[in-house]
Amino acid sequence: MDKVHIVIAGKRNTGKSSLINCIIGQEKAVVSDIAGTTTDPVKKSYEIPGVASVVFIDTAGIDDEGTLGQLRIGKTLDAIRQADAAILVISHNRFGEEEEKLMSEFQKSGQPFLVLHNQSDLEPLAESLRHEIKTRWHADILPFSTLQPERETLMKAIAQLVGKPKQRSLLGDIIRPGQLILLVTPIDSEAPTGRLILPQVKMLRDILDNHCMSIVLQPEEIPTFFTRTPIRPDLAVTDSQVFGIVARQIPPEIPLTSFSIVFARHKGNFARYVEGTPHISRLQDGDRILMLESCSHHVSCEDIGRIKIPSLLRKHTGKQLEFDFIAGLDRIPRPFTDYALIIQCGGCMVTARQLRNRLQPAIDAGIPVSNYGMALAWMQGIFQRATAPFLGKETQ
Ligand SMILES: Nc1nc2c(ncn2[C@@H]2O[C@H](COP(=O)(O)OP(=O)(O)O)[C@@H](O)[C@H]2O)c(=O)[nH]1
Ligand SMILES: [Mg+2]
Repeated sequence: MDKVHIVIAGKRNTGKSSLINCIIGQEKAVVSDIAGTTTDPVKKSYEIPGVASVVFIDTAGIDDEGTLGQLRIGKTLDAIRQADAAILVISHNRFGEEEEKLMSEFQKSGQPFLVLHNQSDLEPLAESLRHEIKTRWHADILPFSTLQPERETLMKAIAQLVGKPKQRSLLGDIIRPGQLILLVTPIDSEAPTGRLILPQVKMLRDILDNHCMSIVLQPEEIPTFFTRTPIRPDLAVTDSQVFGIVARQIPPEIPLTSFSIVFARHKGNFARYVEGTPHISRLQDGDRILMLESCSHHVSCEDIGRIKIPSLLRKHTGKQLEFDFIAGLDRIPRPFTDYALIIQCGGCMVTARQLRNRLQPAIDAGIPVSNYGMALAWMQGIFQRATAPFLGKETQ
């Protein structure tokens, strides 16, 4: 299950870092009475038993000053946009322009949020402010003090904020209990030693959750599987890199898709990818393509995104293409409109919200978007087959 990211925002010195320390019970975030102690967003994981796995993100004050302060505010705003929920920390009944800006930011992105009046031991929450927040923002405000914490009330409020996140199944709407799923996972030089990669493990778990059965094999064993057993799988899922070879070996009546397409649908903006991917065949000389990697430490993704897809695209289109590569959540240097196409990685290390928010400005600007798996499928001529199992269901 994805972790729920909760951003803690507010003015300097309201006690944001103290609040995180109070929740997790250790001195992870640096606390001080010098305004501006927290600079870059700091993340801390915490398990709320029976509720969710949470990552708290401590941010710099939204009222930070100076040139560096402006940069920090920028990072805080980025952290807010990428979070699933937010806690706005205020104190001394101060609720002004900055807080209003944050509240409208939360509301704009549809984030659930909680307002916390901290340092209530120094100055209790005024009834008039509670009333204003209720009537103007339809939000509750919780009085709190990290010095005399009522932890139970706080955790209850956080649990409510997070809710019990619904866990969507990867394959749930295309498989039925009792079905047999064939998973093709090459063990090549890119495979990690002694284990499977996360998407494969997640898929196996999903198949078990759906009371289906799976057979896992490498591409080389496909012919043996079909000659040695009479079994006809109900669905086959393959690593997208070997899609071409696998597609030829698996009988056409067996629905076939790829891990990355399943995850694109689970996490990314599948409908837009389906629309955007065919644009590959309309690329022109001089077109610029943005390769968006969501993390900066996955060697095999890096290889696919930086080497394989660009060279395949050049070969497939026969055009002179320019590529920009952006890793992690780095800023995109050019305006989106400079790009003829944007190709996003599978996003296995980021949340669905992070992935969607990252691409939304490009979609708004009308730029075609695709992802690694869908682009590979297109160039291998198996796009239709790989997306067919999901067509008519893509608006999940
Ligand atoms: N009296 C009182 N002081 C607090 C409380 N929470 C934090 N502080 C103090 O307020 C100062 C700023 O806290 P900090 O967590 O660094 O604030 P941040 O800038 O919002 O991260 C520190 O000196 C804290 O010890 C509280 O509930 N009551
Ligand atoms: Mg701080």
